[in-house]
Amino acid sequence: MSNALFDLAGRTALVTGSTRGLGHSFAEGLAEAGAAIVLNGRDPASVSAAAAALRDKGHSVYEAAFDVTDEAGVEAAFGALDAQGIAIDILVNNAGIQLRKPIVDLSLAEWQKVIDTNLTSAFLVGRETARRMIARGQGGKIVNIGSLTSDLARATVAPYTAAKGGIKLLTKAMTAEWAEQGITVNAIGPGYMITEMTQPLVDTPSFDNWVKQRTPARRWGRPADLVGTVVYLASPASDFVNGQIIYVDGGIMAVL
Ligand code: GCO
Repeated sequence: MSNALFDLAGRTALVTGSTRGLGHSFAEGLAEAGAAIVLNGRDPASVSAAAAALRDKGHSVYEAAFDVTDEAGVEAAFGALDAQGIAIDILVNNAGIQLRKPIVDLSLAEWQKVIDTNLTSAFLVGRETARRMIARGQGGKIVNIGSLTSDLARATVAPYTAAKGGIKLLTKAMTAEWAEQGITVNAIGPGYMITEMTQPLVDTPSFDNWVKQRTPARRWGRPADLVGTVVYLASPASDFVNGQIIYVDGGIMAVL
C-alpha cells in the first residue's frame, strides 16, 4: 500500500472468529494492507483450512485455535503466541453468534451463551491483548465488532442486542483505561450484511424486502464493504480516534 497512513506492514493482527464470515473478510483485508494475520476459530481443522486459503493468496498467517469464551483457553493461547515470539499489534474482536427467539422462550443457558460469545469474549481476549500491549509500550489498535443492535433493538434477538450494546460501552471503557498507553479502541457497527449468519434472513422474502426498504442504499451490505473501515481503525490514520462506534450500514442508522 502506498499511503503510509494506512500501511500495516510489519504489524500482526489477531482476528477472532476469522475462519469465515465477516471475520475472514477482516483478516484478508488487514493482510492486503500488509499485516501478518493470526487466524482464530474453535476448530483447529477449520482454522488450518482458512489459513491455507489466505496463504495461497500470498499472505503471512499464524493459526491460533481457541474458544474465545474460555478464560483458561484464551490465556493458554496467548502463552503459546508469546512462546513463538508473536506480539499482537492489532486485535479485532469479531467472534459472535446469533440466536433468534422471543425473550419469553429463552433459557438462561441460551442467554448466557450469546452474552459469553459476543461480549465476554471481547473482555477476555481484549484483556490478554492489552496486558501485552501495555508491557511492550508501543501502543496498539483494538477494533470491537458491534452491530446496529449496539443502539437499537429488534424483536427476537434480545441477548445479542444486550451483548452488542455492551460492546459499544466496553469500547469506551477500554478507551478510558488504555488510551494513555497509545492504544485506540473503536467499534464498527455493520448494517445488514450478507454472511452465513444472516442467510436465513436473506432467504426470508419479507425480511429481505424490509432490509432493502429500510436501508437508504437499498441493498444488503457485503463483507468487503467493511474492509476500508477496519483498515482505517487498525492503522496510524486513526491514531487520535478513540472510543467511537462507526456504523457502516448504507445509511440505515440515519433514517426512520
Ligand atoms: C439479526 C441479524 C443481526 C444483524 C446485524 C446488524 O438477526 O438482526 O442476525 O446480526 O444482521 O447485527 O448489525
